[in-house]
Amino acid sequence: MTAAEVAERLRDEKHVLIVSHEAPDGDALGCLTAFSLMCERLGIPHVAYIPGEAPFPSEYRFLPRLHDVVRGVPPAAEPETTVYMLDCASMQRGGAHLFGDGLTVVTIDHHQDNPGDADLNLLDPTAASSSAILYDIFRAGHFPVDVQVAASLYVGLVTDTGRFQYSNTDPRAHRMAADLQEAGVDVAAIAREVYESVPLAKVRLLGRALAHMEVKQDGLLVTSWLREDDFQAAGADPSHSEGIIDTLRTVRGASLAILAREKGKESGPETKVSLRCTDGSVDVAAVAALKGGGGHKAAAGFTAAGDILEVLHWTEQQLQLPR
Ligand SMILES: [Mn+2]
Repeated sequence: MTAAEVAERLRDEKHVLIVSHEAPDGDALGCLTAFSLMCERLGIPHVAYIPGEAPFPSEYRFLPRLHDVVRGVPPAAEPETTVYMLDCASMQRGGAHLFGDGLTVVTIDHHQDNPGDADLNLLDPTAASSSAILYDIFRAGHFPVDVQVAASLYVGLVTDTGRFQYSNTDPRAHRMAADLQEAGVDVAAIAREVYESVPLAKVRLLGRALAHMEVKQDGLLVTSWLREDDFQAAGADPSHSEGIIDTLRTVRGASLAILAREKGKESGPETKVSLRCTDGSVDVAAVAALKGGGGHKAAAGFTAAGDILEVLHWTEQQLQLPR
């Protein structure tokens, strides 16, 4: 679908279910709230849903309408509901199997590995954030991008571009940021909320991750890990580990980073792995895919059964660089 076609469809919707992925990041929550606000502006009855029960990262607490987001058991869909899945790399990741049959699902996403398995798909892997695609849709429909909508879109853009520092930061991203600022977004206020309101537990957890840091492969690879007792000692929850890997990869000379986190599970130990590659030498999404994960070439992740150090070792072996 084109942005104009999505705008056209949205205008005529009777009921909308807005969905993003479990453990949402800034783009997921920015998209969800921007889309909710826009449905409100357009008078479209809507419900927002995010799978899982874990609290949202506290740095996004200031976003509007987050308290209205349904968690856990998905809401019963009215007849003629269209599901809009935002920033979800696959139907599975958005929990599409939970919503029952017969609903039309529209995917709006920028993940390069999105298989486009929804009924209707607007996929743009060149977009810096999924919120950038929403902005295209809103403009195509001549919908009102007021300061609240603009602020939500901006949160998706600024977080997915790493504050306009990652290689996905293109002129289009800067032009969008300029437009949103002209719509009234206070970029300094958002920076304070998102980057300078860090819970103490999160900083303490970072300290534990730095204490476990190892540098390997002649300095090209930086690894670390966090066990459940690290989270407990820091008073942290799983969402507090978001962003730690971005500190690991700042070490001079490092082009690859791995962070392994223990996830307690009654059926046995599980490890959640995040991967980053800063110089294009390895497609980390391809490595993640070996264990059923996904993401982007430069940033990906997966969850695997097994002890944290075993899974970390396996991952390191997949990332052996030619010397
Ligand atoms: Mn995104």
